[in-house]
Amino acid sequence: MHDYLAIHPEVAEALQARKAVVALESTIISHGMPYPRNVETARLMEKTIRDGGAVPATIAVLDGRIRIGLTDDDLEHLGNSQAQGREVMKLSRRDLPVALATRADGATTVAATMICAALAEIAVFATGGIGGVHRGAESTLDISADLDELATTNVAVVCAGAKAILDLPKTVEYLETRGVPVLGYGTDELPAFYTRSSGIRLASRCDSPAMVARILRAKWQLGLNGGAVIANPIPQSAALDQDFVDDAIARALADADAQGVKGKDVTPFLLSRLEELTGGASLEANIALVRNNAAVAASIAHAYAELSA
Ligand code: PSU
Ligand code: MN
Repeated sequence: MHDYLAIHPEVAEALQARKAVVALESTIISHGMPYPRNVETARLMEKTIRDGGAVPATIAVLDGRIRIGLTDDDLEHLGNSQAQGREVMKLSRRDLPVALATRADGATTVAATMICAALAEIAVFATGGIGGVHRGAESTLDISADLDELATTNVAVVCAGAKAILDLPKTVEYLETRGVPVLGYGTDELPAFYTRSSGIRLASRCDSPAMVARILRAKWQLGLNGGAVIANPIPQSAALDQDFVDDAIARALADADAQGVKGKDVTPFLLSRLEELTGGASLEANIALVRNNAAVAASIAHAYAELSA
């Protein structure tokens, strides 16, 4: 392809044979969960995708190249950086060229993972939650670059909606404005990450991988560029209590405000503060939902590969 892209042989072979491949992000490993659960979870996601008959392609920037498909050692390297006092950059669209040119280690967010997946022609990507419009965006203008990426780059993102640390109604409005389909997977409502419902009704619902695949094909064959959000609720058995989560979120947001946390540090700060405030319950819920998203993404990747065959 080109000098910046290094595709793992297993992934390259699967793509060549038009088999199902699922992209995975790495910011969730480096900035979204504590070591060593982050590395265990990254491996669990890869295994879940394999068990679903697809090939996982975790994406990061290492040694000046975009790596599509990582080794177990790479996952460890990204996951234990904080414990070792090394810096791994959090890379969104803005940061990708800087990390490549300076040969910095970097983990890709949803936005950057979509860019890299599209370069490798991977159509389906699984993660936990997308970034969105932050609460207070009226004054801070803090809107995740994930949303504009979803408007432009042709990759379907399977997630559990977005966390209520964000302004969910504004996030949905923004996605509507930018023409991004948000498909409730087995639900009529936007899931709110730790809980199955947000009270926000979605325009579209899908009940099978085949239907998602047909919608993706229709969109892209029409030349309607951009991604789609496949909003897959957390399994009922792993969902947290709504009031418990709301309370922890309110406290985490107040702490971020009091400490003057800004820019790309906001999301990682809130995630780790939530884990402390919930006594680790948010981490367990997060692991359960990413695993569920990986399984659904594998089935969608299959259905899409079959349609394109
Ligand atoms: N939301 C989560 N977990 C995460 C993230 C978001 O529940 O780990 C990460 C993803 O990598 C996402 C990024 O793309 O945070 C968004 O950061 P920002 O709001 O700075 O764009
Ligand atoms: Mn931001």
